[in-house]
Formats: sequence, structure tokens, C-alpha cells
Amino acid sequence: MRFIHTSDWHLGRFFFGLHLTADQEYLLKEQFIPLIKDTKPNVLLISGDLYDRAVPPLEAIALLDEVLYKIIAELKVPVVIISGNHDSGERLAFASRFLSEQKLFVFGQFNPDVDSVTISDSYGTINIYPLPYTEPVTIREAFSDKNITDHNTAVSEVLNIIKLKHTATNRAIVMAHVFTIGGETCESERPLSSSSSAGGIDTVNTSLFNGFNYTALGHLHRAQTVGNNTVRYSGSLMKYSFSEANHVKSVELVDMDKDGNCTSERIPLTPKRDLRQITGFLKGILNNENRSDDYLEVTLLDEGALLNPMEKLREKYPNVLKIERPMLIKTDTKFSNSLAHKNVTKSELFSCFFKEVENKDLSDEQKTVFNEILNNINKYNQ
Ligand SMILES: [Mn+2]
Repeated sequence: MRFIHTSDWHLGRFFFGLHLTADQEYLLKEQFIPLIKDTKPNVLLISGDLYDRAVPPLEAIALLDEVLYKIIAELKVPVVIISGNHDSGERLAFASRFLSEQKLFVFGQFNPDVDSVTISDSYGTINIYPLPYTEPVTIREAFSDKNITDHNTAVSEVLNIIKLKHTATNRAIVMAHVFTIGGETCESERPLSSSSSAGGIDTVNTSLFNGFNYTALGHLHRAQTVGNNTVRYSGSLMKYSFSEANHVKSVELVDMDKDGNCTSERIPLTPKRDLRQITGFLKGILNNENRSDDYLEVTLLDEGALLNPMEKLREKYPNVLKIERPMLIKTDTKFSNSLAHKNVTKSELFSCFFKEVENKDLSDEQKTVFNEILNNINKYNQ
């Protein structure tokens, strides 16, 4: 049995005021769908965060609709979806009872009975157990169990039910949207609970997934294996923060044999516009690099003031989104400590500004010119 595991598409994401849907559309239509065509999996698993927000933009909904139609109706590949912490499970699961008849299996909300999706190959049956993202309090109430106070005990209880229900001769896959202990994070994941920074209450132990043939995880945006080799995060569809600049985004292509042993291959996805960080002096960056449409964070090493660096950079790199000026912080401190702004004359203030911009003092001649201009302005204003 062959399947593709992906997650965290975050359709409709805004990034520094930019709508990323066109980039997501390129990745899904030009890379992901052809991959499905070529590799012909028996099923596609999407482990949560399909959308970036509970109420996604219309373009994002239209894109997901189109992509799922192509995969299910045209390529005849069934799709199993769970909700993530960014999705609204209720909205995602609209009409899911009808859609499952068409091989679109959407699990938006926790179900104490824990359904499974069944896939068969020539060796027998595989149960796919979907765990949509659920707050521990929901599971505590569903099971009337006061001991369920965090994500680890909640997921553990649900997995225990699955283990009891599961027919031992069948192979088993779990899908979950969780934060595992030891998983590597980045800046674009939203913490699962507000108390997460207080002591790991939102993390789950990877050993909970022992005994399953494959665990298809979502939530962490870097592709990674946690615990044993079959407990995996596919990572996100695209880089969604500059902290991911060095990630290679990918999906997992997995082949499962008759005994449930899995061989997986990480297939990289190449975006139309990459997200990169570059560092250097403004002049050097403008002179040395080729024109690029990539999304850029530029760290400028120049000291002192620069006139309109964003405007200058964007002539060559239209998608510069962020400029960092580590050297300016030093200069700023120097400036503000040396002068009490309110007590200086206009010509002293201008001398200071001139030094920031030109990195040298005003000449006597320049001072005279400036004072003449200032006098003229003053006269005019009287
Ligand atoms: Mn996510």
C-alpha cells in the first residue's frame, strides 16, 4: 500500500501583508498534483492546518475545493483529512457524511467512538485512525475523566481506545495534529495552548504511538522524524516564517509492505518564489546579486542612516519584506545618549543628522549655508 503524507498547507496565509494563495496554488497544482499523478498512491493523508485560520479567505476555499476535486474525482485517489489547531473543525467537516461516499474523509471534530477509514491492498486491510485536533477539556468531558488535564493524557486515552478496538491482524496508521516532546519548532506554529510556555503541558510523548505501523503527524512545520522512524511530521507546504529559510519543504511518500513495515521517501517541493535571508552592505547587495523575485529578509551591515533602503532594494528585489539593521541599534544609542534632543538648536540637530547620513562632520562652509537657509525660513515664517 502506498500513501502520501502531508500537512500544514495553511491556505490563505498572509505574510507581511502579502497574500500567499498564488504561491500555494503553484505548489499544489504544478508540483503536488503531478506528483500524485506520477506516484499513484492508494490514499492521501493531510494531517491538519489545511487553512491558516478558522474563517479562511474565499480564494483559499476555492483553491482547496479545486485541488481536492482533481485528486479525488480525476485522479481517483481517496483523501483523509483531520483538522489542525488553525482550522475550524466544524466548518471543515461540513457535509462530511455525504463526502465520505465520494472518498473524501474529513474528520473535523473529536468522536469518542474513533472511526477509522479502511483501505485494502492485496495483503489485507489497513485501518487509518484520524485524530482531529482537540482541546484536552473536550476529551475530559467526553470521557468524564478528571485525570485528563493535558494533551498527553488526552491523546493517550484516545489511543488506548483505538488499541482496544483494533483488529490485530490489520495494519494501522494514526493521523494526529500534536506537538511531540523533542520536536523541533519554528516561528510559524501557533502554540497549542496558552500555558505552553509554562511547562510543556501541550506536548505529547512519542512513545504513545508505539505499535502503530505509521504515524502521520501535523503541527510542526519542519519535516522530521520523532521517536522511532515511523512517527513523522511531513512539515508544511511552504516556508511560513524567515526562521524556516533553511528548511527544504517536502511531502512523505510511503510504501507499506504486507507486514506493515514502511519505507518512506521525502519528496521536495520547489516554490515559485523562495523565502531567503541575505546579509551585507546595501551597496554590495545592490551591485552583486542578480535580480530576484524571492521573498527576502535583508540584514544590512551599514552603520549610520541610509536614505530609503527599502525603496532602493525593491527596485532589484521587489519582494523584500523585511530589513534588519543590527548596526543601527548601536548608532541610535550613541545618538540619543550624547544629546538631549529638546535642548539643542536646530543647527546642532542638523549637524548630528548630517553626521548620521554622511558619516562625517559638516564643514564650516556647509554650516554657513545651512544657517543662511534657516535664517531665510525664519524670516519667511515671521
Ligand atoms: Mn501548522
